[in-house]
Amino acid sequence: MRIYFAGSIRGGRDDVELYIDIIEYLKNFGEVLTEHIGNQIISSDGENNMSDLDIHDRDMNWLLDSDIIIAEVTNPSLGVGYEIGRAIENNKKIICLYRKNNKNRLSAMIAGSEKIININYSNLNDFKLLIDKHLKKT
Ligand code: 6IA
Repeated sequence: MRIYFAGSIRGGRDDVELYIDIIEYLKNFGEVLTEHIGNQIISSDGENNMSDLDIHDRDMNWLLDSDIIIAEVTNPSLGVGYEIGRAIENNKKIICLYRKNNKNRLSAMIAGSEKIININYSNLNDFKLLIDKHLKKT
């Protein structure tokens, strides 16, 4: 199974350590195409030598090539929202992971979409139990 993991980059990198743990666990189920989301060197204002056009086109190719999109949506990100919309448009299976918190409520466009499997979880162990249940069905 090819997994496209999505997580905030320019939207803010507060959850990067959690992304690393999630990506590591998802590797038990297949190939994670977007391991760089867990790259601690990529900061929200970081520079690299790819243009935005190249990043967009490379990521869209990976997204279209993947079997499932798994997005951590607790930290709001325009890019992640865009990827989820494109994934819906292309009939991909989509799981969104959200941790309840006092800062931001999950967008109604994600929480209210019938095309998305929304998983609320509280910590890494919780995530592992819930994702096991969902991915074993696929
Ligand atoms: O709006 P955001 O930057 O938070 O969007 C994050 C989402 O868009 C992620 O799920 C990625 O798949 C994709 N994305 C956005 N920026 C990059 C990127 N930038 N590299 C790879 N995927 C990206 C390189 C570092 C940049 C800060 C110069």
